[in-house]
Amino acid sequence: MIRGILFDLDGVLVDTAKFHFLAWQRMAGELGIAFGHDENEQLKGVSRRASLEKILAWGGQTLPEPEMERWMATKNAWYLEYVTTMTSADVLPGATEFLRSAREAGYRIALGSASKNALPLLELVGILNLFDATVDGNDVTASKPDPSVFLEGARKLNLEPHECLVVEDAAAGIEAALCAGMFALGLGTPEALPKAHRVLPDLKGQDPRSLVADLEARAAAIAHAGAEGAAAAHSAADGASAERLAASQPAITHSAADVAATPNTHLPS
Ligand code: B16
Ligand code: MG
Repeated sequence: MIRGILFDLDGVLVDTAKFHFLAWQRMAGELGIAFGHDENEQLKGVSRRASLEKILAWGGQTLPEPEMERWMATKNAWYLEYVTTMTSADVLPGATEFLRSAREAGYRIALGSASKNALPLLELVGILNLFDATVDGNDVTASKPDPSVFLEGARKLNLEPHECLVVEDAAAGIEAALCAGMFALGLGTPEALPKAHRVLPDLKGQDPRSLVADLEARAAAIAHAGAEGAAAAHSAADGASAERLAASQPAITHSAADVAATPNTHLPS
C-alpha cells in the first residue's frame, strides 16, 4: 500500500533542464566540445561530476582534478545566475496542487533529487514547506539509476520501499525507483519511459488518491502476469506468448521481457 510519494525535482516540479543546458553549453563551448539538446537529454538526473565526465568524454578530453573542480564551480555559478530568475510561476503545471492534495490525503512527501541546489530552488519557487523530508545531491553521491536517493527518502519518511511511489521524468530515475522496489510514475512519453508503471504528460488535474489506486492495481496485474510471463518468455521463442502477456495488461507499456526482468514484478499490491 502506497503511503509516501517521492518527487524528483528537475522535470517534475520545476524545469531547470534549460538552465543546466545553457550552463553546460557555455562550458563546452569554452572547451571546444560540441553540446546540443541530445547531449543535454543524457544528463537529466545525472550528478554534476558525472555530467562533466560525460561531456569531456564526448569531446575526447580528460582534465586533472583541480581543473575538474574549477569547471564544476564555474558551471554551477552560471547555472545559479540563470535560475535566480525563477519564481512560483515556474513550478511545472499541476505540481503545487498535486503536492497540496497529496499532503491533505495523508501521503508523506519527500524530495529525491541529484541536485546539490535542490533546497534553495524549492525555497525560491515557494514549495519547500510542502515536503516532510528531502534528499539531494549533498546527501547522496551515487547518480540515478543507483537507487540510493530514493531509499534514503523512504528511510527519512519512515516507510518501506514498497510503500513509496516515485514521480520521475528521466529513464535513469525510473530505473532507480524500480531498483529500489518502489512504484514508478513517469512524466513524459511512454516511448521515453517504457519501464514506468504508468506515464502521464504532467501532474495537471491529477488526484493523488485515484492515481495511487490505479498504480496499485497495475502493479498487481504486472506481478500476476510477470510470474506467468517469465515462464512463458523463457520456455520458448514464442512471440505469441509475449503478445498474449502484453494483451493481458493493456494499460502497461512493458514488453514481456521487461515484465520478467524488472524488479517491479515483485511489488506487493
Ligand atoms: P546540480 P534531478 C538533476 O536534478 C538534473 O536533472 C541534472 O541535470 C543535474 O546535473 C543534477 O541534478 C545535478 O544538479 O548541479 O544542481 O547539483 O532531476 O535529479 O532533480
Ligand atoms: Mg528529473
